[in-house]
Amino acid sequence: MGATVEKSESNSVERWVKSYCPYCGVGCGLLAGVSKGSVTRIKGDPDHPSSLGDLCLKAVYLPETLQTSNRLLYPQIRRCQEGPFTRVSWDSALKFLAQRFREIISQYGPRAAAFYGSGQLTTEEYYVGNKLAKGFLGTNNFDTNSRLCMASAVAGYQTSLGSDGPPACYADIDEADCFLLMGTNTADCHPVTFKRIKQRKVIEPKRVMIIAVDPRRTETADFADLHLAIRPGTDIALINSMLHVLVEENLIDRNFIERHTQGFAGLKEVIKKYPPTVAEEICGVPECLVVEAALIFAMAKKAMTLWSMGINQSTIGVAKNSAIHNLHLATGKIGKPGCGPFSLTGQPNAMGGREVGGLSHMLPGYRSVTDDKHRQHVAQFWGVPHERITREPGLSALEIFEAMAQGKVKAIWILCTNPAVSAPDIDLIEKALRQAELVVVQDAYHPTDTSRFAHVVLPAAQWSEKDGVMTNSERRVTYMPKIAEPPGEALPDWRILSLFAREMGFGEAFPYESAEEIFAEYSALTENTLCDCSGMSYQRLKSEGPLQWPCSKARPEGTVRLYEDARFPTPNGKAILVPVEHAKPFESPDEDYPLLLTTGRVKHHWHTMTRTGNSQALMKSAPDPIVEINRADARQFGIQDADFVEIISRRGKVMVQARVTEEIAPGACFLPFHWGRQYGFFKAANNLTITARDPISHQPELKACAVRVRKVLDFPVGDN
Ligand SMILES: Nc1nc2c(c(=O)[nH]1)N[C@H]1C(S)=C(S)[C@@H](COP(=O)(O)OP(=O)(O)OC[C@H]3O[C@@H](n4cnc5c(=O)[nH]c(N)nc54)[C@H](O)[C@@H]3O)O[C@H]1N2
Ligand SMILES: Nc1nc2c(c(=O)[nH]1)N[C@H]1C(S)=C(S)[C@@H](COP(=O)(O)OP(=O)(O)OC[C@H]3O[C@@H](n4cnc5c(=O)[nH]c(N)nc54)[C@H](O)[C@@H]3O)O[C@H]1N2
Ligand code: SF4
Ligand SMILES: [Mo]
Repeated sequence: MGATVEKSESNSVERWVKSYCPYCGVGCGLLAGVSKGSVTRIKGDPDHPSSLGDLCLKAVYLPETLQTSNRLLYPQIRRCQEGPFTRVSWDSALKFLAQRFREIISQYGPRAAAFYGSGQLTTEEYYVGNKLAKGFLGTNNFDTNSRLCMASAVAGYQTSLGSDGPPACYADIDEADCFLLMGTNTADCHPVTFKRIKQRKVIEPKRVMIIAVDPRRTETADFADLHLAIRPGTDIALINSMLHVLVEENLIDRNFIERHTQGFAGLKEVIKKYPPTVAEEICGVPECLVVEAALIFAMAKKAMTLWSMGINQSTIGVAKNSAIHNLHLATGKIGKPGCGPFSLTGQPNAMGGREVGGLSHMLPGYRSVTDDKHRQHVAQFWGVPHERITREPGLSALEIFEAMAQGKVKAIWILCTNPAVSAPDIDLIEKALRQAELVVVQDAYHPTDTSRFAHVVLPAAQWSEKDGVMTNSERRVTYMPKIAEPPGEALPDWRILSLFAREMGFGEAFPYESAEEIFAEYSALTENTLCDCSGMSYQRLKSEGPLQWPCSKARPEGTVRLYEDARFPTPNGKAILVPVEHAKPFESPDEDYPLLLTTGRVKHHWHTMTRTGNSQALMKSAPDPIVEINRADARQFGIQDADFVEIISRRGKVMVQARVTEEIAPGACFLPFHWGRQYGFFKAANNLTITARDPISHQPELKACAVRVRKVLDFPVGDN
């Protein structure tokens, strides 16, 4: 991909500027070294409370990814998806878009328009897009890639605790005695959090126990005291069985259950069905290890569960989240130092997106479009009649693409995400993009797999070229300053959306000339909600540093941990123990497709590689996708280490090299999803995956689909 255009000629840094890492949800504080107007070096910010000066290699190599030859510099339009793009002025582009949106909305209704955003937008950008769609265009079809990522965690918190919002924080890591890491490859995907866990273990090696639950022996699992190499998709059986053991051994906190929860009787009935022998059968983990995990968790004075996509990306993702909450509620390990369920957010501002109501059923301040009072409050705040915000939830991410493929959604505006690589079943996504009347792609780079389908491409300023705030996994909001000028005519996403809103005739409600004004408006709207940011301001964030919500005027210092009073945001203040049952993934292995494929990440790439693909060092560390397959399965299918293999699912095919290993559970195989079809049609993991999804969260099952694997036949060497 594009080479670096402007390389720093020397390492001489003129100034260091405090900022925030634009990659993962750990949310490290960075110091960006600037020379000649460009960011040329990165180091950790020792003052940032979430990372304490630490950072990982992706951040170190950020400078190489910023000013590259494949940056999108100007707005461009084309008549049809095959023709050449023509450069146009911002004014013409926005006028054209306003006209097309007006036509489409008047002809087909507002629900024929959709926006698909991302947890990598700043809070201000997310807020403006959401306000525009839901409050002014009259479509709740504003959804985001968080649907592929955190939607099950959101719904899990809502179901069990009464509201979204991770209760714990990083400081809890320094006190916990037990870490249950479920479906998270923390070492690769949240490296700085993992280092903190490791440090905790090193300080008190006998006391601190780490349990990793993952079908693969990842670097995370390798460091753990106990690795449960679970069959993909079976986590509920494991947790229910752990609870079964704890009830039998009387290791639950009856006092906490009685006073602060409801639903224990129902939960008890269900967990009765999961003695460790049943867990062994379902999860493929020896019964004694299930008991051991349960005892380690319960005997620890303080325990945390950390989880990520191995839990959320599932057709029973919400139930899996509830199972984790059950474990903490039944043992009273929540709302106390060193304790708590703690979902690790993926993207740098996946949390902010949730706070501004970025999902298609939500409104700012953890409000819901289905709640009359919430709709009325937000409509009044925005100065629109309350009927303008529709009561019916908008389409979720995959529903948008399905409706587009069926010709129901006509216009889509994609910003800061690359679904032609990252969404399941790329054939469906490409068909949807081909069927649409209008595809707008607002990205920092071009071409991307998605911008290849655009009618209009809009150049976005990216990290360091604009200011704004982001919230990390521990509810901490950090201000990121503008450090460099955006290349060409690229503009911040919030400005592009505001200019478009003005073209649509909503100028009065979108008068913004700075991100600060937007933050002031948004934070006022969060007043008296759980994610209250009304006590924050740019001035405070700049002078005092990052703050953790809830942070109101009455509580300006912010909040380290939620639910310390054990009162939950449910009608009676009690958390809910939700009885949940194991269910198989949507696709189970069979004769034709005997293996279960799980997909995920490698340490040195970020998602669809539009950025890390520009770093030579990072590319070298992982130039191509590799499938991991268990030795016993490899033997059965005649595959040897380093062979090229075809992986075939009901949807498509991938061709990659195989790593034959004991480090993945038999019956499972693993493929990273970073490579899109631009890198080679058959390298894209999402050629294989399914759109089956959780009925509540609508999050797709990216962690399980049935495949078969065959060796690509050698051709006779030297035979010409
Ligand atoms: N290097 C790097 N870091 C990243 C990202 C990146 O692209 N690259 N992306 C960021 C984002 S947006 C996210 S969401 C996070 C994701 O962070 P993680 O969720 O940690 O990453 P994944 O590799 O998707 O999946 C985690 C693990 O789940 C396991 N798994 C699969 N199925 C199951 C199951 O049924 N049960 C259990 N218990 N485990 C299972 C997989 O084997 C894998 O090791 O990472 C963030 N950090
Ligand atoms: N098979 C499989 N698929 C998965 C997953 C999996 O585990 N397995 N994980 C899923 C998850 S958890 C996630 S979060 C998604 C991530 O998937 P995507 O969101 O599609 O991945 P990114 O590459 O981060 O896409 C961000 C896009 O925004 C652009 N960009 C960067 N900065 C800016 C900016 O400031 N403004 C604008 N407008 N654009 C910008 C980048 O160039 C890039 O094109 O992938 C999902 N897909
Ligand atoms: S751990 Fe995450 S937030 Fe921290 S430097 Fe690495 S990618 Fe950035
Ligand atoms: Mo994610």
